[in-house]
Amino acid sequence: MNHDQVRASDPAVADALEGELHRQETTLAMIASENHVSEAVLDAQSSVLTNKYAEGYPGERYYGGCTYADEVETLAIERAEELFGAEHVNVQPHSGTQANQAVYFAMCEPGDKILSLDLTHGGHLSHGHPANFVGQFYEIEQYEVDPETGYLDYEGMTDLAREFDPDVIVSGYSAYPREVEWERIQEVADDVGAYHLADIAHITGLVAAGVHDSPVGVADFVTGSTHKTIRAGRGGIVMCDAEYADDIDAAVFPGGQGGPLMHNVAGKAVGFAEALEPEFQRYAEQTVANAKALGETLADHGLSLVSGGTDNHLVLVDLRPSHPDTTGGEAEEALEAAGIVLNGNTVPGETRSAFNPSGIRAGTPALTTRGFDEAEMRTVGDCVARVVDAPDDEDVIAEVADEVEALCAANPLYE
Ligand code: DSN
Repeated sequence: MNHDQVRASDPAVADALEGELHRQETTLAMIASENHVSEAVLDAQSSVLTNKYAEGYPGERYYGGCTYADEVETLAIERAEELFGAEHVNVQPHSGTQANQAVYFAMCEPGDKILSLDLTHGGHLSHGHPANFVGQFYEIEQYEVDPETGYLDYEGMTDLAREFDPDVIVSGYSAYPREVEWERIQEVADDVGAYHLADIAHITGLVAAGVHDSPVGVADFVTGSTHKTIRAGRGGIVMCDAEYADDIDAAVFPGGQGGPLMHNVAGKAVGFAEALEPEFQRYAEQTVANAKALGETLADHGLSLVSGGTDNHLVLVDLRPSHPDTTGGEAEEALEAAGIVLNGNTVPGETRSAFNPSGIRAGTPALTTRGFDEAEMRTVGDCVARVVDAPDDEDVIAEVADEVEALCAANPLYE
């Protein structure tokens, strides 16, 4: 892979692109929301479809010349419908947040009530944080995880729902390591007459592969992103029953977006086809097995995992019990110096702040794409724990950096 065309016209940007490729090849991408797409997806995303305006939907565009845009978007829709068993899929949202925005815009009036998980307990900005438009346009109440177990507090959610009487209940999370009981949340939504939006942004690939229960056919609306546990390039999707199709389509365009990013829609089509292959199910199973191996190793080193472990692709470590004087930000910085890239993260019962949180979140989607197995994940877990134990020790960081280099060389990216 090279950027010869860019280099010929713009060396400064070529330097940055090549620097980023080198960074991805030589470090461990453990941000739970990141992955490495195939060269086929990269090729589709850098295609001439970036030149094309295609406002509207296949067969109903506001511009001429949409023959191939229609073909690509129809393929993406059909493949997504097959992958998720959804009656209707809109593949145009630019991201998971835009997908959520479309559902709120379709089903809510300003001032309507949304019940969602608190950000520090694993929720997402677009579920109602005051800094996000959702927190400003709608009335928000938030449920939490059980402080003892770290699992969702379904009973607390039920009580809150009866008291608050929401118009929408949001499930699906950004830093929650356990299976979600979609039916149980749907029962709460039915009980109080609310719509149920299941945001599977983090676990889209696990759901597609059948290694995590699917909310499709259970929740009224399911939103996802296409670049985390599924490798279809950056973007979002909305899924719903046929009865809501027109409302959702109108809320994506013209409600919230203009022209679709057709090159990204092409990437989604290619990535969805890859996810329909049997190999993708093996990949998703390995992603979960790797997360369990990582979590067990960190726990063996005395680190405290929120909920005690994981059922999915991520682990959330609360540093306070084992390392009360180390913040998530300090751990993140020391780990990056050793070539391990993850993020400091808030944890349930957070006593610091989002800028200086008490935890770290680590995921396995990208390393699994590179071919890492459980044995290698145990080595990675050992490396993470050693750096967290001694974030200021340059010798430890240098030793771990050497191990990271060897792991990367054994699992090359974009050969
Ligand atoms: N920023 C993503 C994450 O890391 O979870 C979610 O949007």
